[in-house]
Amino acid sequence: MAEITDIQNEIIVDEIEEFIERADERERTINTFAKVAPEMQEIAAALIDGDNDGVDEMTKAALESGTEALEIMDDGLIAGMGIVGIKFRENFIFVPEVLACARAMKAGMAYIEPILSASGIDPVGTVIMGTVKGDLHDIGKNLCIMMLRGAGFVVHDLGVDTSDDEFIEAVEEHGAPILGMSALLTTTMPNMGKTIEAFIDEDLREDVKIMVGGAPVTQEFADDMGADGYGKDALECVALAKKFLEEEDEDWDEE
Ligand code: B12
Repeated sequence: MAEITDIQNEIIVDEIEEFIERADERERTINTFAKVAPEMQEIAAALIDGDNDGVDEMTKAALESGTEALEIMDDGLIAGMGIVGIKFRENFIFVPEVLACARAMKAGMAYIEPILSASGIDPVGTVIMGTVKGDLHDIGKNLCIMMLRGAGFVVHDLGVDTSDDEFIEAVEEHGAPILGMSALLTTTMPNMGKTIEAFIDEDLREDVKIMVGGAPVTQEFADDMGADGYGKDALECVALAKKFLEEEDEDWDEE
């Protein structure tokens, strides 16, 4: 088990000591940052501070010095957002501060997106992605989209606050075999189930594989509402989409 003294960045150490009270979260956060390169800790610290210029410059510099885009995303940006999430939940910070952190995350992602999205391989399949009705969180969905594009998928992004009708229209318009829905609020999670019901009502459920994700979503919840798959992160999102395509190919072979 790592110790807090294994973390070089003083800002990160102070953040953990001051704001992370739950023992399990403290241990997990220390373990995460102890493994992270000092430059990534600096990016995380700037994100936590809502310093989008800092994140912008450091992300650019890290890429120029040869750091992998995925490492910056996981060890810098997502790790930093983990601390922001805990501070928000415990009311140490509020919406304006979180918005500043989200802006800083986007400043870093602006460099990472073209790299992760540039697969250079032939399109493998089409995916529709959106955040469900009533929900404005899009950072996780956007990371999934980036990774899907990087894996060769054509992704149509419906953005946030997406209604059943918008999901249905997009699937029909693009003939997409895969739909991904994201929700970050316990109050909007049921809208995933409502959208699945809407596909059933329109007699379209058999035409599309539906995957769901977002921090509060679980495998159990996904099963209960009749989704075809649940992914805990962007890598699992890509793995699911690939699995769906393989299943579709097998179905074709059987026919
Ligand atoms: C950033 C943030 C905001 C920003 C959003 C900015 C943006 N453009 O997205 C702002 C400030 C706008 C915001 C607003 C609100 N928020 Co907010 N927010 C967060 C925060 C801190 C981080 C979310 C995030 O981006 N995480 C980082 C990404 C990378 O993770 P992720 O989204 O989980 O995505 C990953 C996986 O889940 C998965 N995934 C995601 N989608 C999908 C889809 C598929 C198909 C698959 C397979 C996988 C997958 O892959 C992603 C990448 O690995 C969370 C805290 C948290 N711990 O989640 C609270 C949190 C989600 N918010 C919360 C709340 C309460 C709100 C507000 C109601 C606050 C208010 N009083 O106004 C509003 C609601 C606005 C609305 N109607 O949506 C609560 C929700 C509590 C609950 N039980 O529902 C949380 C959990 C904070 C808390 N603990 O209190 N928020």
